[in-house]
Amino acid sequence: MNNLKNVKKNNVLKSRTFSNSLKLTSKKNFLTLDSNLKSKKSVVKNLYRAAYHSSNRVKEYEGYIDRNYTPNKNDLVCEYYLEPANGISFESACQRVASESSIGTWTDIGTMSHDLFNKLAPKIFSLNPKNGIFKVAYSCELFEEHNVAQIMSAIAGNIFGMSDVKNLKLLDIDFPNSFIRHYSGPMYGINGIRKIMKEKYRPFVGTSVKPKVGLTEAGHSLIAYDSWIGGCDFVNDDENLTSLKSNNFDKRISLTLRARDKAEQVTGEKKIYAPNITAPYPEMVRRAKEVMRNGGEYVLIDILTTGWSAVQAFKDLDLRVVIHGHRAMHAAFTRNPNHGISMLAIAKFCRLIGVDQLHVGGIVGRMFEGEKDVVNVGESIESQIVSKNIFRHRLQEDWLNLNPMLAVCSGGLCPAKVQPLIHAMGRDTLIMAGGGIHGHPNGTIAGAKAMRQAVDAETYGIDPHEYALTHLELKLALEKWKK
Ligand code: RUB
Repeated sequence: MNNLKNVKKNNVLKSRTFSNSLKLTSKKNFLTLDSNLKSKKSVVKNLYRAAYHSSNRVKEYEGYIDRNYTPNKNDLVCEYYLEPANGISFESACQRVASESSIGTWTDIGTMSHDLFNKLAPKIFSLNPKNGIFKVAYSCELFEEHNVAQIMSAIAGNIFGMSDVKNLKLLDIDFPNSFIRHYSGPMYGINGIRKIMKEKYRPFVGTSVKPKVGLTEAGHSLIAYDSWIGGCDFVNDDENLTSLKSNNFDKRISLTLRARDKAEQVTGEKKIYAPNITAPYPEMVRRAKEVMRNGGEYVLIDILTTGWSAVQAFKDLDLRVVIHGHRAMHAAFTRNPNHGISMLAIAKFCRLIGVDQLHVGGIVGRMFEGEKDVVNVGESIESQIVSKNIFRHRLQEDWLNLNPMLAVCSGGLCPAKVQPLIHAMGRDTLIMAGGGIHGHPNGTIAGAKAMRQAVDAETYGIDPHEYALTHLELKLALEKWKK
């Protein structure tokens, strides 16, 4: 015990002596100090410390704005909307965000050298207090390129909780080519899906089985069967149907995939079942393998509740299964126009990590998003080169050889909404209707027929009301759901 006390006392004395000698010693005579110290190693350490304890520190929240900066090919560029908190200028708030999302903190720190700051500090190269928009270029060195969780923790992490900002929204990201090369993107995407479906032209029709949960395995498979023979291409489990006491995953997929086989024989068309494998990661992988063992080629994952890391790891297994991305929970951060993360940014990460088809909004349905935003996302996930559009807060993007994702539109859709939806989104769209099929006055088969008739009418360029004169199911649907 006494020994310990002595050791501690000696250390305190040593460090006091050292700091006193530092006060007395200028940088010039550090070498003199060298001869008084025991090892060269400790000199280097102490030199390092002393340099940062000087008055020449990098100031916190300063030096991040450079209006003359042009992002280079290795920069990751983010566009944000920002409203500063009371008493903070727009410029200062932008710099606080740039700092917190990269190398800085709330005070100047002795551990930050000017060299390090000059090398890694992001550059705010465009900022406009009038519309609240600013753009930052981040050096790739700040990121682990093949780690979406890490990237999100930086550019969409602590910054949303800073008291210096009242509102902040990540609007878009431009991934540099060097970055995109670390990802393989969707294994199938639009072209792969069209090949599986043997359908080159028309939009696809799908349904999620309703009620979302509560059906038995057999009941579920029967409704899926009716949907397929009525005309649906796709049948999905809903976002909250995984493996429940009354509806076991393994039993459900076995029955439903057998129903799919039968529906393919009856209709002569390719049919898809996308079971929801969302679960803790190892179980998710097991379920996907079970789907494949039963002859399935699709899985549905609730990408946001599952989490980036798991979705990325799942894709990287290269299981040769098509991934349908459901975005349940997205509106917690996409809905507020002034704060959060845009659906565009989320969708771009999904394409990067390799989701094949993704819910992007229904425009004319029961969800909040309007045409401008949904079309913007649709174009960004389906094009190879995305052009900049300042009115839509869209940055340019070159996706190199990453496959395009298929846009999925859903939420309150029915035959009456098919025409305006296709006009907005184009033919590379999967149109999903739950209530709009199973709520048909004559039941699920008629509901699926009506949806398919609405898509056929648009594909042939015929007004749906005119087509309905010779198609009873469509007529009844248009009578029930007028618009
Ligand atoms: C569709 C449904 C889907 C949501 C998803 O049911 O419940 O889970 O549309 O929303 P219905 P989004 O067709 O009866 O509305 O596509 O906006 O993510």
